[in-house]
Amino acid sequence: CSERNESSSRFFVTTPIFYVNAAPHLGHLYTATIADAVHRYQKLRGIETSVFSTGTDEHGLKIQQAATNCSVSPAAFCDKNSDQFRSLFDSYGIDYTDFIRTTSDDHVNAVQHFYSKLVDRGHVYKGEYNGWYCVSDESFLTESQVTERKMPDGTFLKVSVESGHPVELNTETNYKFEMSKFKDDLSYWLKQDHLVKPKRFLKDLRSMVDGGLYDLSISRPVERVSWGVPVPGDETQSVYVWVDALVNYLTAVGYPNQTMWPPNLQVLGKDILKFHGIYWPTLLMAVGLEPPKQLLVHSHWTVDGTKMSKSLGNIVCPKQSMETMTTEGVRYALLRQGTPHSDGSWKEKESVMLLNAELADSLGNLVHRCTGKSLNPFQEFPALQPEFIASSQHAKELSVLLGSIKEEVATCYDEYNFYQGIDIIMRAVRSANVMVQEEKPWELKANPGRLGSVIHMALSMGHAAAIMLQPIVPRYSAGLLDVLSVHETARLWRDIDRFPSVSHQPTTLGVRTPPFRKIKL
Ligand code: ME8
Repeated sequence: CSERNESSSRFFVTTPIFYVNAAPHLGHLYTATIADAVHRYQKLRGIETSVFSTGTDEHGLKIQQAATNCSVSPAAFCDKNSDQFRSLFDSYGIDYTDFIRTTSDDHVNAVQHFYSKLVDRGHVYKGEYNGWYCVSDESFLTESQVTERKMPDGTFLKVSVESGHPVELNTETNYKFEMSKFKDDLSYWLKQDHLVKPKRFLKDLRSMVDGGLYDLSISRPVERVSWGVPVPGDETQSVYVWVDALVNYLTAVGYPNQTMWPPNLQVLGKDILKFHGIYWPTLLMAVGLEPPKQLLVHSHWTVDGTKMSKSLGNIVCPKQSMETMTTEGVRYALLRQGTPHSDGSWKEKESVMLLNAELADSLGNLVHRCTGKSLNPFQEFPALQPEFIASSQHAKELSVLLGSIKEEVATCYDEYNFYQGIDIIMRAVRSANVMVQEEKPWELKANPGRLGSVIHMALSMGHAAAIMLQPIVPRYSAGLLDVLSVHETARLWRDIDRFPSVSHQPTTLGVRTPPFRKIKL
């Protein structure tokens, strides 16, 4: 990681834009937290220009029906629910640079421009759609993507194979995009081994393409979907909501006068892989724009083994979780326990035990007691006696860890495996605690040189951990770095081994507040 050119360039990361048919849940927050951690990490590494876009998906039949069910206008409905996403993300410190609403004028202009480009380049024709439509997923489905589910009353319901949501049979006139023409280009794009993480989702995409590409309906009749972007030049049709939604990534960078393209990373859940890995790149190729550089696809949070979803009514509300676990606690639990490749089961009690053990007892306590008056009466960062390391096996091990941890954690974060990076950090922090226990600094009052060395080593690890945890728990880490009197301009990745430890001058430590209060179970 040290070879990486830290001060050059730019980074553009996106989350999906979320449907406003209901309040945000933990799954939405999870995606936003991953993207936020990526963005913060890039900034720590010295990226100068960055865009992190998120937002809300507000058009289409699903939203139109939800507004009607609440007897409010779609516009008022969207305003209220979009605000809930924005304020939730703000509470959790999701540091987006752009929050896109698909009902905004600049987005509507972008969609119409994009649609016209598809037409101008000869990739659109008028056709007849005769097939299945899933309103919940806003997805056109082929016969093989539909199955039957037996209902409790013995009848059979047609549902989407992938999502299990009900489908309906539709016959309508609409415009189609010649997606099938882009099969070879798409296969070529999908040849890149690092394009999609984790790799199993790349394999899924490759087999979808091998199964053949069809032409995609990209508009819906206005009498069916009136809440949408009008098709340029044909007021009887609205732009299909997935085309509308995907264009948000271009809106974020000022399309049609975009300054940054393509995105470096698009973060999404596995439920919307087809839209981002098949529809989106072919649409971009069709208008002559580059497809994204990389997709990070994550699995789902389940509750007792069932996917958390609005329609099933088993959602975890992140507003409530934040009351019991704090925002930093929820962020930590999500990124510490969530793995991109497999579903995770959300268990609040276990998460609280983890927070208490790691953020409060392990790291919090390490910094707290080594900066506290009883061990550190002058509240300083004491000098290290060079002979100390040679005299203690634990100090030796810790010193080796301090030398390698930055590279090891960077390797994990570079791959977006935050859970692995956090694990390395926490193991190192535990080693620091073991060293403190073994050295018994409370018995070293008569040997200030050794006492100072123990504290020096312990706080060096606390400092490294706090810097590296900034993408995960930014407020908690800031609290630790404040206690350690680390200047705001010295909190970058390259500063990990530039703690005052290199100087042998004692440094006065900052105001002490408990870094993380233990949560009662
Ligand atoms: O699909 N676990 O919006 P959406 C983890 N508007 N993540 C989850 C999750 C769970 N149980 N449930 C949802 C849409 N998510 C479209 C996207 S983008 C151009 C348009 C997350 O509100 C995950 O990121 O249904 C998933 O892909 C997304 O929310 C779906 O959000």
